[in-house]
Amino acid sequence: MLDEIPLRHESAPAGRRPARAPRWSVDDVVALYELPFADLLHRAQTVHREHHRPNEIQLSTLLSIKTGGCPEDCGYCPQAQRYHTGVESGALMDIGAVLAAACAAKDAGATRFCMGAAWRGPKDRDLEPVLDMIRGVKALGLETCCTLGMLKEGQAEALARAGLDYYNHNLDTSPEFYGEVVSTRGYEDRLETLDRVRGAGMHVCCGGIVGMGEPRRDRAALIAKLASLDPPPESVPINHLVQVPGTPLHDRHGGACAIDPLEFVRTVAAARITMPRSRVRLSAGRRELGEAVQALCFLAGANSIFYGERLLTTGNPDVDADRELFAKLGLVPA
Ligand code: SAM
Ligand code: DTB
Ligand code: SF4
Repeated sequence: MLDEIPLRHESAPAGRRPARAPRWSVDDVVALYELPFADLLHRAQTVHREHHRPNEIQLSTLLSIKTGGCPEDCGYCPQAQRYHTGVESGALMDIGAVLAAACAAKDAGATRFCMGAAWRGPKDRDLEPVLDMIRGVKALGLETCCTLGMLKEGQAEALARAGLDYYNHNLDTSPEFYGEVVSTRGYEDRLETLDRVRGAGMHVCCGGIVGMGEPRRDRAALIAKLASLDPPPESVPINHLVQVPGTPLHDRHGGACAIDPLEFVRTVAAARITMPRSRVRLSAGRRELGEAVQALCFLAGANSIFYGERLLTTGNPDVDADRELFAKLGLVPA
């Protein structure tokens, strides 16, 4: 079975990037999922070791610079105004508080600071203060990332000029399943913003969420879509759905939609194999996954995490717990 699925990335001469990213069909990725677990992990680990330092982990810290009150209807999101999740709508944070949080993240060992806003997209007047935040965070010597929703013409260029290194904009799921989860925008809108980000010369951070009730084929289709972006995203966050009371995806069918943890690990492995050079980030849901499943995700090729007590509105393992985990596994921050 293993021999039937080509190790496509290996066709490129060592050290040289192929002219075009290798393409993965949905069926190719489904075939990866269907491998025996040990074969899949061995393959992911082999690819991982060819392209990355195997025990190195990159740490990104998140800050919600504008929380709640979002007009969109993303079924997973606690920040959508229309769901009663207890998340209050706040104003855009003051730059001083943002820079204090960035300093603390740097002191704790993060190398990238990611600022998230609960917007459908930024208005031009919203963007100005965010540009100042980017300049300030960059001046601290951190890599910068923003996730602000859909970008209009000119906005990606303004972010790039301010020094933004990465823009996070997730495809979230397959094109086919997307409409089950979000109705206020379409897949094409997401792809358009990703094009703008690329066009402005920034690095792309783009991934998705697993465990929203999607069939395996849709997980595979998400991975195939991400891998077929040309070039593939430099950073690929794989989120495990954090089920938040009040959102439509909370406790669906009495929890029957919750995903098997090993299926989550398979998704990480499929991302690693199909996007060999990308950083695959084990993202939301780490607290719920526990240490053993996280260790399997690192074995499957995850080499980045969100680091710090909070994601945007929900919890994340605390820094001390993560440091203990790194020590147990021999992981070294990048
Ligand atoms: N509003 C912007 C947008 O949607 O692009 C940026 C912020 S949004 C919260 C960033 C990403 O967080 C979403 O695309 C989704 O992948 C992830 N996310 C949101 N709620 C989540 C949840 N409950 N569990 C896992 N990931 C979640
Ligand atoms: C991403 O893929 N995951 C992060 C980040 N990019 C912005 C967000 C996770 C949010 C989890 C739910 C919350 O804390 O509100
Ligand atoms: Fe708004 Fe982003 Fe949440 Fe969707 S994911 S409701 S766009 S904050």
